[in-house]
Amino acid sequence: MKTWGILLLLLCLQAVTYAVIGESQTCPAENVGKCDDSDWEGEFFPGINKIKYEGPSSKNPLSFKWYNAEEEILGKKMKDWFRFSVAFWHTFRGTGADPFGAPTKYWPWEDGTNSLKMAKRRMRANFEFINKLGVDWWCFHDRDIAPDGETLEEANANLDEVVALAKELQMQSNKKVLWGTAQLFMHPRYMHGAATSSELGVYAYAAAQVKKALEVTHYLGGENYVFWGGREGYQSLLNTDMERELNHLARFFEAAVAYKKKIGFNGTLLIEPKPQEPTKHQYDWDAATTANFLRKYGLIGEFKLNIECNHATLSGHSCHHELETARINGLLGNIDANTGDPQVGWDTDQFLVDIQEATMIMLSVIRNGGIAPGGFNFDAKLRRESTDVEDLFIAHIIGMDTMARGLKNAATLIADGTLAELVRKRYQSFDTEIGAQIEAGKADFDFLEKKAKQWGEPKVASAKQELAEMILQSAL
Ligand code: XLS
Ligand code: NI
Ligand code: NI
Repeated sequence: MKTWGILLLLLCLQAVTYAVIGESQTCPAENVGKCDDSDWEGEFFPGINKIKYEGPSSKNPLSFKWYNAEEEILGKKMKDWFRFSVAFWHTFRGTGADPFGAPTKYWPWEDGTNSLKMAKRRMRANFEFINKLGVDWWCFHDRDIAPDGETLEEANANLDEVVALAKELQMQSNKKVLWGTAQLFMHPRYMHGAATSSELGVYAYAAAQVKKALEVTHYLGGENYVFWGGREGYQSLLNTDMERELNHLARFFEAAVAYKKKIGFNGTLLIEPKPQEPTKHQYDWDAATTANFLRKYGLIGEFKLNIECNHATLSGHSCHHELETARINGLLGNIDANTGDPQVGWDTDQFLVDIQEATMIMLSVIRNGGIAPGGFNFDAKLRRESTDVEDLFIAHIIGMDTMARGLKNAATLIADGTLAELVRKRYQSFDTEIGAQIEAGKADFDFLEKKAKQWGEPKVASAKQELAEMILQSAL
C-alpha cells in the first residue's frame, strides 16, 4: 500500500515535470538564435582543445594521465590495442531521462526536435567530439543517427541522408565505424521481439531493417556489425514457443550471413550477450549460452561475440569470465567497455573506472593477441546528474585512462611472470608422460584405475589464491 502510494506520487511528479518542461530539450539562453540557425555547423565544443597526454601528475581534467596513444606496450601502440570507439546513442542521444524523471541534459546544439536537420547537426558534433578526444572509431544504431519514418522507405531515405554526411565527415577526418547495428527494440512493433516475434510481419520488418543497416555499415567502411537482441527473449514461458522462437532467430542470422556475403561486406558479425532487460529472459544470456546456440545451428564460424562488462555481471559472471569464455572458444570479437554498480541490479552503463577490473580485462585481450578488427566501444553514459558539456569529455578520458592503466598493469604482470609461474605449477602433475596421455585422450578408465591403485591416495597442493591476489596487487 505504502509502496503504491510512493510510486503513484513519483509518477505524478514525472507527469508534472514533463508538462512543465514540455518537449524537454530547448536551446539555452546564451545560444538562442544559434540553435535555430540551420547553417550552424559548430564549433560545438568551443574552449575545448584536442585532448593531449600530460602524464600522471597532470591536474588538468581535460588531459590524458595514462592513455598515450603512440606509446608502445608489448610491441603494439596503445591506440592499436584499444581501437576506442564512441557510442553515438549514449554520447549524442542520451538525455539523462530515467523511468522517474525527465531529461536533465540540454546540449547547446540540440533544438528539441528529432528532425533531419538536427540529426545532421548532431553528426557534425559527433565528429568534432571524436576528433578532439583523439578516438578513431564510432558506433551507431540506425535510429540514433537518423529519424524513423512513417514507412520503411521514408526511414531508409532519412538514414541515407545522414549517412551521406557521415561518409563525408569520415573522409575529412580519417575516422571509421567500428560497428553499426539496427535498433530493433524501441518501436512498439517490436514488443514481442524482432526475429523472435510471434508476428510474421515483424520478422520481415526486422529483416528489412537489418538489411539496410548492413548496407550502410558496409558503405561507411564498418569493420563489424552487432546483433544485440534486446527483446529476443520472453516474459513468460506459458505463452511462448521457445523452440520455435530460437529456430526463427537462427534462420534470421543465417539470412544475415547470406546477405553480408551477397553485398561483399567483410566485417565481423557479432552477437552481444545479455541475460535480461528489457525482457525477463534474453536468449543470448551469456557467452557460453550464445556459443552453444551458434554451434547447434552451424553458425559458429560466422559470428563472434561482443562482450559487454555490465551484461557480464548481470548474468552473474565477471567481465573477465565472459572474455575468457569467448576467448577459449575463439569468439572474442569486441568489448563494450562499461561497468555496472555493485549496489544496483540493472544495466547502469557506467564508464569503467576500476583499475583491477581493467587489468583483468587486458589480461584476456593480451592473451587473445589483441582484439582487432574489434575494439573497445564506450557503451557507457554520463550519470543523470552530470550535465556539463565537458563531462562528456571527462567521462571518456577516465574510461580511456583506466583501460590504459589496465594494459600497463597486465603487461607488468606478464613481464614479471610470477603469476603465470604460479598457474603453471598448479598443473605440473599433468606435465608428465601420463598427464600427456590423458590430455591426448589416450587414457581409458581401466588404465586410470590401475594407476590410482598403484599410486594410492594422491597428495593435493594448495591453490595459493591469496598469493595470486598479492601478485596481482603488486602490479596495480
Ligand atoms: C544494451 C546494449 C546495446 C547494444 C547495442 O544493453 O548494450 O546498447 O550494445 O544495441
Ligand atoms: Ni552494448
Ligand atoms: Ni548494455
